[in-house]
Amino acid sequence: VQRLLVISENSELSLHLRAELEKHDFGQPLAVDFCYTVRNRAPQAMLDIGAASIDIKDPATVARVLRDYDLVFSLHCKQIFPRQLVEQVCCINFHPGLNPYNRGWFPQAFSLLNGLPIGATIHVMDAEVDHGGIIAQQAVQIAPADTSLEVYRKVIAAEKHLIAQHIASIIRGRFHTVPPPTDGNYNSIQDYRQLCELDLAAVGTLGQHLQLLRATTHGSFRNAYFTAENGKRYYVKIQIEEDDAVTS
Ligand code: 0FX
Repeated sequence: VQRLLVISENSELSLHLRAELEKHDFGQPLAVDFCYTVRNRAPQAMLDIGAASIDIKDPATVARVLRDYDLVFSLHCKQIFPRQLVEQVCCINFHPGLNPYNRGWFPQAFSLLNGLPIGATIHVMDAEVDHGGIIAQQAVQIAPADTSLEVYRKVIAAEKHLIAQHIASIIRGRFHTVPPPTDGNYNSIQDYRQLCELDLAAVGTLGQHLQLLRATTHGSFRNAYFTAENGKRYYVKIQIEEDDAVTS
């Protein structure tokens, strides 16, 4: 590979990838370009690392990418790659979920709710979202006090580890893929938005309600809310702390 295009909205992972690439000698010069998508409304951090804007849905852009690059990475990218692109050049997705479980949006939030495995996956892309042959993956464990944020940070740590381990063999084209055992399940952004609309009349165990609030608590993001009789939205977050006393 000589020309690599990385499409990412995530500057932390882009910088990590760049640093890992610099650790290797690939024999021939490797030209790497970084882009963020037109759907990114806060691209400053990507601009700061020299990334340019791209609309990967635009047919003329697809034609240019096919002409100019041998390999394309989706490193947390907001646009779904068109079929024409993934079928004509090797595209690899770095995904913050453990395929095929909870493919799509915010996998850790859904794993907190439905108990399906969570982690990070590197896979070859096909026309379906988070779906192609798996190159590498690593699971992470959910602790009883974890909210979406804590699980997400574990997933990012696993993803960085996978990048460090596998980037050289990916660039050299020396990797194997394993098909996912099943199609698993997929969650859309609408599915997540629905979770965030708290139904104050919902009936369930307290454990289920806690799970829903852990799934929608992610640092300062305003996710879950209820609408009061005055018509206003009230955002809800949960805080859980593990007892730090030593237990026998
Ligand atoms: O890098 P990333 O994990 O997300 C990026 C793209 O933005 C996203 O559209 C794409 N599906 C993904 C593969 O790559 O960063 P993020 O800040 O968009 O999301 C990180 C986590 O933050 C997410 O897992 C849950 C949480 N979050 C994010 C948003 C935007 C929330 O809890 N609420 C939100 O409104």
